[in-house]
Amino acid sequence: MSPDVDGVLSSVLLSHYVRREYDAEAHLIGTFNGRYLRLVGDHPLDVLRGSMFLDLDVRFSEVAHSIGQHFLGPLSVRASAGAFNPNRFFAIEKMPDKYPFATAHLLLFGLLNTAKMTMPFTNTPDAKALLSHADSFFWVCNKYKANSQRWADRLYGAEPTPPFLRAMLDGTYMREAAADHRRFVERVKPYVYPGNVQDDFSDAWKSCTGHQTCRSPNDIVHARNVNALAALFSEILGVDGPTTYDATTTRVVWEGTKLRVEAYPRLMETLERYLQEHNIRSHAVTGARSIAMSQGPDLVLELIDASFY
Ligand SMILES: [Mn+2]
Repeated sequence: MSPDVDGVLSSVLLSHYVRREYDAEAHLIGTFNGRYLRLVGDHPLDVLRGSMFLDLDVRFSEVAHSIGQHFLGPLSVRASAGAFNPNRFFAIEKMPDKYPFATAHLLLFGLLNTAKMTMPFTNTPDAKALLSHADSFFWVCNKYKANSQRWADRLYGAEPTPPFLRAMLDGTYMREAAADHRRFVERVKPYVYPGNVQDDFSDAWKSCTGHQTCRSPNDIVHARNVNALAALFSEILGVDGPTTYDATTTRVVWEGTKLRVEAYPRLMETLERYLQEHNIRSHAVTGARSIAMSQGPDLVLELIDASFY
Protein backbone atom coordinates (compact mmCIF):
# COMPACT_ATOMS: atom_id res chain seq x y z
CA MET A 1 0.00 0.00 0.00
CA SER A 2 1.01 3.61 -0.22
CA PRO A 3 2.71 4.63 3.02
CA ASP A 4 0.35 7.38 4.04
CA VAL A 5 -2.79 7.81 6.13
CA ASP A 6 -5.03 6.80 3.23
CA GLY A 7 -2.99 3.70 2.37
CA VAL A 8 -2.77 2.45 5.94
CA LEU A 9 -6.42 3.22 6.65
CA SER A 10 -7.41 1.39 3.45
CA SER A 11 -5.49 -1.68 4.61
CA VAL A 12 -7.30 -1.62 7.96
CA LEU A 13 -10.71 -1.26 6.31
CA LEU A 14 -9.97 -4.01 3.80
CA SER A 15 -8.71 -6.25 6.58
CA HIS A 16 -11.99 -5.74 8.45
CA TYR A 17 -13.94 -6.46 5.28
CA VAL A 18 -12.21 -9.71 4.32
CA ARG A 19 -12.49 -10.95 7.91
CA ARG A 20 -16.21 -10.25 8.08
CA GLU A 21 -17.04 -11.37 4.59
CA TYR A 22 -14.62 -14.27 3.98
CA ASP A 23 -13.20 -15.12 7.38
CA ALA A 24 -9.83 -14.31 5.79
CA GLU A 25 -6.80 -12.52 7.14
CA ALA A 26 -5.10 -9.56 5.47
CA HIS A 27 -1.32 -9.23 5.64
CA LEU A 28 0.45 -5.94 5.27
CA ILE A 29 3.59 -7.02 3.42
CA GLY A 30 5.00 -3.86 1.95
CA THR A 31 4.80 -0.29 0.73
CA PHE A 32 5.33 1.54 -2.55
CA ASN A 33 5.89 5.28 -2.66
CA GLY A 34 6.78 5.69 -6.33
CA ARG A 35 10.47 5.63 -5.49
CA TYR A 36 10.88 2.44 -3.46
CA LEU A 37 8.96 -0.79 -3.29
CA ARG A 38 9.70 -2.29 0.10
CA LEU A 39 8.73 -5.69 1.44
CA VAL A 40 8.60 -6.82 5.07
CA GLY A 41 8.74 -10.38 6.34
CA ASP A 42 10.55 -13.06 4.41
CA HIS A 43 8.11 -13.17 1.50
CA PRO A 44 9.61 -14.03 -1.86
CA LEU A 45 9.27 -11.32 -4.48
CA ASP A 46 6.81 -13.57 -6.25
CA VAL A 47 4.22 -12.82 -3.55
CA LEU A 48 3.56 -9.54 -5.38
CA ARG A 49 1.91 -11.41 -8.23
CA GLY A 50 -1.08 -12.25 -6.08
CA SER A 51 -0.98 -9.19 -3.84
CA MET A 52 -3.37 -6.28 -3.82
CA PHE A 53 -1.69 -2.91 -4.42
CA LEU A 54 -3.81 -0.61 -2.30
CA ASP A 55 -4.25 3.11 -2.79
CA LEU A 56 -1.95 2.60 -5.76
CA ASP A 57 -2.33 2.49 -9.51
CA VAL A 58 0.67 0.67 -10.88
CA ARG A 59 1.70 -0.46 -14.33
CA PHE A 60 4.02 -3.34 -13.47
CA SER A 61 3.06 -5.95 -16.02
CA GLU A 62 2.93 -8.84 -13.57
CA VAL A 63 0.88 -7.08 -10.91
CA ALA A 64 -2.78 -7.81 -11.47
CA HIS A 65 -4.57 -6.43 -8.42
CA SER A 66 -4.82 -2.81 -7.43
CA ILE A 67 -7.24 -0.26 -6.10
CA GLY A 68 -6.32 3.35 -6.65
CA GLN A 69 -7.77 6.65 -7.69
CA HIS A 70 -4.82 8.43 -9.26
CA PHE A 71 -4.96 7.29 -12.88
CA LEU A 72 -6.87 9.57 -15.14
CA GLY A 73 -7.07 10.02 -18.86
CA PRO A 74 -7.80 7.85 -21.86
CA LEU A 75 -5.61 4.87 -21.09
CA SER A 76 -5.97 1.73 -23.08
CA VAL A 77 -3.67 -0.79 -21.44
CA ARG A 78 -3.08 -2.04 -17.92
CA ALA A 79 -6.81 -2.27 -17.32
CA SER A 80 -6.29 -5.64 -15.74
CA ALA A 81 -9.45 -7.29 -14.52
CA GLY A 82 -8.08 -7.02 -11.01
CA ALA A 83 -7.36 -3.30 -11.17
CA PHE A 84 -10.01 -0.92 -9.95
CA ASN A 85 -9.97 2.83 -10.36
CA PRO A 86 -13.18 4.87 -10.12
CA ASN A 87 -12.08 7.26 -12.87
CA ARG A 88 -11.60 4.38 -15.25
CA PHE A 89 -14.76 2.68 -14.10
CA PHE A 90 -16.91 5.76 -14.67
CA ALA A 91 -14.90 6.83 -17.77
CA ILE A 92 -13.81 10.14 -16.24
CA GLU A 93 -11.12 11.87 -18.29
CA LYS A 94 -11.07 15.46 -17.10
CA MET A 95 -9.40 16.80 -13.99
CA PRO A 96 -12.40 18.81 -12.67
CA ASP A 97 -14.51 15.62 -12.75
CA LYS A 98 -11.92 13.37 -11.15
CA TYR A 99 -12.89 11.20 -8.19
CA PRO A 100 -12.09 13.61 -5.34
CA PHE A 101 -12.10 11.36 -2.28
CA ALA A 102 -9.54 8.87 -0.96
CA THR A 103 -9.20 5.15 -1.61
CA ALA A 104 -10.34 4.56 1.97
CA HIS A 105 -13.68 6.16 1.11
CA LEU A 106 -14.15 3.87 -1.86
CA LEU A 107 -13.77 0.93 0.50
CA LEU A 108 -15.85 2.56 3.21
CA PHE A 109 -18.76 3.55 1.01
CA GLY A 110 -18.39 0.75 -1.53
CA LEU A 111 -17.72 -2.31 0.62
CA LEU A 112 -18.50 -1.50 4.21
CA ASN A 113 -21.74 0.37 3.99
CA THR A 114 -24.09 -2.53 3.47
CA ALA A 115 -26.99 -3.71 5.57
CA LYS A 116 -24.76 -6.51 6.83
CA MET A 117 -21.83 -4.26 7.56
CA THR A 118 -22.94 -0.89 8.75
CA MET A 119 -20.32 1.55 9.88
CA PRO A 120 -20.72 1.78 13.64
CA PHE A 121 -17.09 2.86 13.72
CA THR A 122 -17.86 6.20 12.12
CA ASN A 123 -19.46 7.40 15.31
CA THR A 124 -16.61 8.40 17.63
CA PRO A 125 -14.82 11.75 17.25
CA ASP A 126 -11.47 9.99 16.66
CA ALA A 127 -12.93 7.71 13.98
CA LYS A 128 -14.53 10.64 12.20
CA ALA A 129 -11.25 12.53 12.32
CA LEU A 130 -9.33 9.55 10.97
CA LEU A 131 -11.78 8.82 8.15
CA SER A 132 -11.93 12.47 7.15
CA HIS A 133 -8.17 12.95 7.36
CA ALA A 134 -7.35 10.46 4.59
CA ASP A 135 -6.23 12.53 1.57
CA SER A 136 -7.71 15.57 3.39
CA PHE A 137 -11.27 14.46 2.69
CA PHE A 138 -12.60 17.14 5.07
CA TRP A 139 -11.30 20.03 2.99
CA VAL A 140 -11.71 18.38 -0.42
CA CYS A 141 -15.47 18.18 0.27
CA ASN A 142 -15.48 21.93 0.88
CA LYS A 143 -13.05 23.04 -1.76
CA TYR A 144 -14.48 20.93 -4.57
CA LYS A 145 -18.03 21.00 -3.34
CA ALA A 146 -19.91 20.54 -6.60
CA ASN A 147 -17.74 17.66 -7.82
CA SER A 148 -17.83 16.02 -4.38
CA GLN A 149 -21.61 16.21 -4.38
CA ARG A 150 -21.74 14.68 -7.87
CA TRP A 151 -19.58 11.78 -6.70
CA ALA A 152 -21.72 11.28 -3.59
CA ASP A 153 -24.74 11.06 -5.90
CA ARG A 154 -22.88 8.74 -8.24
CA LEU A 155 -21.90 6.44 -5.38
CA TYR A 156 -25.26 6.41 -3.67
CA GLY A 157 -27.81 7.04 -6.39
CA ALA A 158 -31.22 7.21 -4.83
CA GLU A 159 -30.04 5.80 -1.51
CA PRO A 160 -29.64 8.22 1.37
CA THR A 161 -26.13 9.62 1.78
CA PRO A 162 -24.60 8.28 5.02
CA PRO A 163 -24.56 10.87 7.82
CA PHE A 164 -20.76 10.84 7.94
CA LEU A 165 -20.50 11.88 4.28
CA ARG A 166 -23.35 14.35 4.60
CA ALA A 167 -21.58 16.14 7.48
CA MET A 168 -18.51 16.55 5.26
CA LEU A 169 -20.46 17.84 2.27
CA ASP A 170 -22.67 20.34 4.10
CA GLY A 171 -19.83 21.85 6.13
CA THR A 172 -21.06 20.60 9.51
CA TYR A 173 -17.82 18.75 10.19
CA MET A 174 -15.54 21.72 9.58
CA ARG A 175 -17.83 23.95 11.63
CA GLU A 176 -17.92 21.68 14.64
CA ALA A 177 -14.98 19.28 14.75
CA ALA A 178 -11.76 21.33 14.63
CA ALA A 179 -10.78 20.53 18.23
CA ASP A 180 -11.48 16.81 17.80
CA HIS A 181 -9.55 16.73 14.56
CA ARG A 182 -6.57 18.50 16.12
CA ARG A 183 -6.48 15.90 18.90
CA PHE A 184 -6.36 13.17 16.26
CA VAL A 185 -3.53 14.89 14.39
CA GLU A 186 -1.53 14.99 17.65
CA ARG A 187 -1.85 11.19 17.79
CA VAL A 188 -0.49 10.62 14.27
CA LYS A 189 2.17 13.33 14.46
CA PRO A 190 5.01 11.10 15.66
CA TYR A 191 4.67 8.88 12.58
CA VAL A 192 4.05 11.31 9.69
CA TYR A 193 5.75 14.31 8.06
CA PRO A 194 4.11 17.67 8.71
CA GLY A 195 3.81 18.10 4.92
CA ASN A 196 2.11 21.04 3.30
CA VAL A 197 0.23 23.37 5.58
CA GLN A 198 -2.67 24.96 3.72
CA ASP A 199 -2.73 28.69 4.26
CA ASP A 200 -6.30 29.38 3.24
CA PHE A 201 -7.61 27.95 6.48
CA SER A 202 -8.75 29.27 9.80
CA ASP A 203 -6.15 28.92 12.56
CA ALA A 204 -8.24 26.15 14.07
CA TRP A 205 -7.86 24.00 10.95
CA LYS A 206 -4.42 25.06 9.73
CA SER A 207 -2.62 22.69 12.09
CA CYS A 208 -4.82 19.83 10.86
CA THR A 209 -3.70 20.09 7.25
CA GLY A 210 -0.76 18.07 5.94
CA HIS A 211 0.30 15.19 8.21
CA GLN A 212 -0.37 12.46 5.65
CA THR A 213 2.81 10.62 4.70
CA CYS A 214 4.80 8.25 6.90
CA ARG A 215 8.16 9.57 8.02
CA SER A 216 10.94 7.48 6.54
CA PRO A 217 14.44 8.53 7.55
CA ASN A 218 15.44 4.92 6.85
CA ASP A 219 13.78 1.67 5.78
CA ILE A 220 13.29 0.27 9.27
CA VAL A 221 11.83 3.43 10.80
CA HIS A 222 9.59 3.68 7.73
CA ALA A 223 8.19 0.18 8.34
CA ARG A 224 7.88 0.89 12.05
CA ASN A 225 5.80 4.01 11.36
CA VAL A 226 3.54 2.11 8.95
CA ASN A 227 2.99 -0.61 11.58
CA ALA A 228 2.33 1.97 14.27
CA LEU A 229 -0.32 3.68 12.16
CA ALA A 230 -1.97 0.34 11.34
CA ALA A 231 -2.19 -0.45 15.06
CA LEU A 232 -3.46 3.03 15.94
CA PHE A 233 -6.11 3.08 13.22
CA SER A 234 -7.33 -0.43 14.13
CA GLU A 235 -7.67 0.69 17.72
CA ILE A 236 -9.52 3.88 16.76
CA LEU A 237 -11.99 1.98 14.57
CA GLY A 238 -12.28 -0.92 17.01
CA VAL A 239 -11.53 -3.53 14.34
CA ASP A 240 -8.88 -6.17 13.75
CA GLY A 241 -6.32 -4.69 11.41
CA PRO A 242 -3.95 -6.50 9.05
CA THR A 243 -1.17 -8.76 10.25
CA THR A 244 2.06 -6.75 10.26
CA TYR A 245 5.70 -7.87 10.16
CA ASP A 246 8.85 -7.07 12.10
CA ALA A 247 10.10 -3.73 10.77
CA THR A 248 13.73 -4.86 10.91
CA THR A 249 13.03 -7.35 8.09
CA THR A 250 12.35 -4.55 5.57
CA ARG A 251 14.08 -4.75 2.23
CA VAL A 252 13.90 -2.61 -0.89
CA VAL A 253 12.96 -4.80 -3.87
CA TRP A 254 12.55 -2.11 -6.53
CA GLU A 255 13.84 1.40 -6.96
CA GLY A 256 12.75 4.02 -9.47
CA THR A 257 12.85 7.75 -10.08
CA LYS A 258 10.08 10.25 -9.46
CA LEU A 259 9.37 12.80 -12.16
CA ARG A 260 7.02 15.69 -12.49
CA VAL A 261 5.82 16.19 -16.05
CA GLU A 262 3.81 19.10 -17.40
CA ALA A 263 0.33 17.96 -18.43
CA TYR A 264 0.16 19.89 -21.70
CA PRO A 265 -2.87 18.97 -23.86
CA ARG A 266 -0.89 17.14 -26.53
CA LEU A 267 0.64 14.89 -23.89
CA MET A 268 -2.77 14.06 -22.47
CA GLU A 269 -3.93 12.95 -25.93
CA THR A 270 -1.11 10.47 -26.26
CA LEU A 271 -0.59 9.73 -22.58
CA GLU A 272 -0.68 5.97 -22.87
CA ARG A 273 2.07 5.93 -25.48
CA TYR A 274 4.20 8.34 -23.48
CA LEU A 275 3.86 6.18 -20.37
CA GLN A 276 4.88 3.07 -22.27
CA GLU A 277 7.82 4.68 -24.05
CA HIS A 278 9.22 6.11 -20.84
CA ASN A 279 8.82 3.06 -18.63
CA ILE A 280 6.38 4.81 -16.32
CA ARG A 281 5.25 2.39 -13.62
CA SER A 282 2.72 4.64 -11.95
CA HIS A 283 1.41 8.13 -12.40
CA ALA A 284 -0.90 10.52 -10.63
CA VAL A 285 -2.52 13.57 -12.13
CA THR A 286 -1.78 15.99 -9.35
CA GLY A 287 -3.16 19.20 -10.80
CA ALA A 288 -4.41 20.85 -13.95
CA ARG A 289 -0.79 21.31 -15.02
CA SER A 290 1.23 18.45 -13.66
CA ILE A 291 1.51 14.70 -13.54
CA ALA A 292 3.69 12.91 -11.01
CA MET A 293 5.34 9.88 -12.55
CA SER A 294 7.41 7.04 -11.32
CA GLN A 295 9.93 5.68 -13.81
CA GLY A 296 11.90 2.48 -13.61
CA PRO A 297 12.33 -1.11 -14.74
CA ASP A 298 9.45 -3.52 -14.88
CA LEU A 299 9.12 -5.92 -11.99
CA VAL A 300 10.31 -9.28 -13.16
CA LEU A 301 9.05 -11.47 -10.42
CA GLU A 302 11.21 -14.45 -11.23
CA LEU A 303 14.26 -12.40 -10.30
CA ILE A 304 14.43 -12.86 -6.57
CA ASP A 305 17.09 -10.33 -5.71
CA ALA A 306 16.09 -6.86 -6.81
CA SER A 307 19.02 -5.18 -5.10
CA PHE A 308 20.19 -5.97 -8.64
CA TYR A 309 18.65 -2.64 -9.65
MN1 LIG B 1 -4.94 8.04 -1.62
